[in-house]
Amino acid sequence: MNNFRYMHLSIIDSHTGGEPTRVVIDGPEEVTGINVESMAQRRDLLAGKYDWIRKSCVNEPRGHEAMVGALLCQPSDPDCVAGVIFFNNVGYLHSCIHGTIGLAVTLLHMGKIQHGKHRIETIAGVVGVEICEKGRVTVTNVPSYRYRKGVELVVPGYGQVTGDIAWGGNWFFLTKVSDSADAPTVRYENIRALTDYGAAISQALADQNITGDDGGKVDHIEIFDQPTEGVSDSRSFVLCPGMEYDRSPCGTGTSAKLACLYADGELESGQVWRQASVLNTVFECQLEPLDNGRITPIITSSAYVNGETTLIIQDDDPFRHGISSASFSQH
Ligand code: PYC
Repeated sequence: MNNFRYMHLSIIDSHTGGEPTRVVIDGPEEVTGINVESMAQRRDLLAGKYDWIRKSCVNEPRGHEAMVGALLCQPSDPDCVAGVIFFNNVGYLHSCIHGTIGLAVTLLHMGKIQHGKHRIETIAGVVGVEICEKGRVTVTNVPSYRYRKGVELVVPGYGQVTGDIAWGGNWFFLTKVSDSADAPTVRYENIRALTDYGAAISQALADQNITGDDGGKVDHIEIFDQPTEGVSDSRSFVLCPGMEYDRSPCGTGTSAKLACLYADGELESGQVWRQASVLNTVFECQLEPLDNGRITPIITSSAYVNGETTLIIQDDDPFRHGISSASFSQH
């Protein structure tokens, strides 16, 4: 007879432009319940006592390195339908727009919300979602802005790379392929080379102590290239903090891009910008200018629910908390 103890986590999976979102719908009440004041406090509780939830959900063998997890919470703001904490293979995200689009179709699938407009609370602030037919969702993101233009970075192995630093709900370094002599072009066949290039930029930013205006780590790298004809206005490769690339065009990254375009006078209110990912999936975007030079990004995409299951985390399973370097320190 088997005496092992089990933990269960109920999850619903979706993808937005190819990028997965795994929503945990029955997290611990201590983190998800009504008695927590802010999303940041929920994140700290999750990261402290319950980090195993993140690791079990997104790491192999239950997940994979590119998976973004989302813990569904009660909102702390009564005007919101839900609160959410996003996480990945290495930690917690301030926000995630492909994940918010995934969460919106997940809440619809669960019957918790209907088509129409809703508000969702993230650590970065409240975002608006409008759910239309066929899984089409429009997100109104938090105010976004460019912090620094034309930062010159020395990247070992690649020489000088120029880029901007901007906030779109996470911190981004945005560079064009044309801003470096040795950058790989943004094509599916170049994903490995683009990952190496992005990782080298990320390391150089850390080594040269280049941060956001709040001291936050610039932990997402965006490499922009020519558009694919008839598909988009621009195609990009986005490297996330866990060194996995975003299969979608990255909503917080696209928000940062819109802020830079606006600051350069290249995009105005009402103009549509179509941002493609390295997989050529597209986010359709617009912006609304704010009084202080910042913008409100508005991003539309489709998401698809593609799984609903219970994860079992068995006490004696050596990989109950996923495969990571920590798994091997015990073996
Ligand atoms: O869509 O904002 C986004 C995102 C962040 C990290 C992965 N996707």
